[in-house]
Amino acid sequence: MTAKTALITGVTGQDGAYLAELLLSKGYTVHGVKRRSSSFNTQRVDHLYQDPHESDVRFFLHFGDLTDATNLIRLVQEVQPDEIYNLAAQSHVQVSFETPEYTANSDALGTLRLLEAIRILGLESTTRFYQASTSELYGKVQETPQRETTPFYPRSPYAAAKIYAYWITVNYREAYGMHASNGILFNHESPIRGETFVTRKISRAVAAISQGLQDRLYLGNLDAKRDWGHARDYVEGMWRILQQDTPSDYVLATGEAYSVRDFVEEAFACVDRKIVWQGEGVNETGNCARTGETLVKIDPKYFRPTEVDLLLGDPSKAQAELGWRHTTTFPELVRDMVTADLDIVRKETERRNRAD
Ligand code: NDP
Ligand code: GDR
Repeated sequence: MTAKTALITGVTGQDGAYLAELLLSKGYTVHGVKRRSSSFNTQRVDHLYQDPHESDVRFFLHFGDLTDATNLIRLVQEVQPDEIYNLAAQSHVQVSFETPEYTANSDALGTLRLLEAIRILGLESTTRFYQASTSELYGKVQETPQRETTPFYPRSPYAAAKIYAYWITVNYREAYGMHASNGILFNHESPIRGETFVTRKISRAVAAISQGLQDRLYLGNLDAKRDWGHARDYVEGMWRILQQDTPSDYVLATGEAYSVRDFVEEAFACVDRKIVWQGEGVNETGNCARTGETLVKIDPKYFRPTEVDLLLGDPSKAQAELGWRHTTTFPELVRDMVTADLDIVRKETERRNRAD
């Protein structure tokens, strides 16, 4: 069998980087779409870069944007991919309340533009399509745990945009016989998670606080519960979804939920600080059990206009049909992230000390 070619939108993001690594390790040629930026945005994939003058180059980056239909058509035409993974998105829920129109343009219409590119180029029967759908679709949950049949109730402009993307993917599958599938992925994190998502914000702060570089951490809703897994496991699931003979939609989740508060406690425990909570709601603080020092405070600016209180997935279908399950536990995930951020903080401190 000849090696496959994949096109990944959002290759510079957390999942894009893990997926590119996975596909390259499987012998794929990987084409990634990156946005033009005035500052570097390829740090997560720089280690995959190959000098184009060398032989056997299998990783390529192209400029592109999900808001630019002509660009997407040209890229799909040039690359003629066997598989497209549409991971690009304005992916921050809170930011979507500030930029709702842009979020709809990139996350909803961007998906339509890619599907149309496949159709316009007559690649419906040759190019498989993966859509990065999300547990945020469940929003104000109607059933727990959430599975493929649970009704959606989006609670943010991000989720509302992603619900369009979900259904247009289903529609193109049914209307044009395309191999188009949704992965309904619950939260997945890693040491290369974006720094403003709550898990990475916590792991970075814990590392900095433990090294005396930061006093405290400000957070919003500590009671929100999420089903957190490791991104490395989840990109394996994406790939398995596109290897199925029949396209379908799958929940990928761990089946366990923890609160933001749990994450904070687990992360501080990695640096031997036990947290004691005092007060309630907006006055709540997290103090160090030994010294009484306030390490965590609530800042209401991080509260969302509409919150998603609890997400807990049921990955039974993925287990049965894809043979997929998560391999990293919650404590392992937290430790992996805190350890990596400690490493970054220590190296940065050493570098600064050498420069002095
Ligand atoms: P990130 O935010 O880390 O990455 C998003 C990627 O999309 C980046 O490469 C970003 O580029 C790119 N991007 C953003 N807007 C555009 C645009 N208009 N045109 C082209 N590229 C764009 O997200 P994750 O890797 O965490 O998530 C991947 C996908 O999975 C997203 O669609 C997200 O919504 C979805 N998802 C994520 C989950 C998670 O827990 N991580 C769970 C469920 C779904 P740049 O680097 O330039 O910003
Ligand atoms: P989420 O992730 O909204 O689930 O979306 P995020 O880490 O942003 O929030 C998780 C929960 O933590 C609460 N929270 C805070 N969140 C942030 N970012 N910053 C804070 O200071 C803070 N304090 C408390 C939030 O209110 C929320 O309840 C992620 C993204 O990756 C989406 O793209 C993806 O679709 C979903 O996961 C599944």
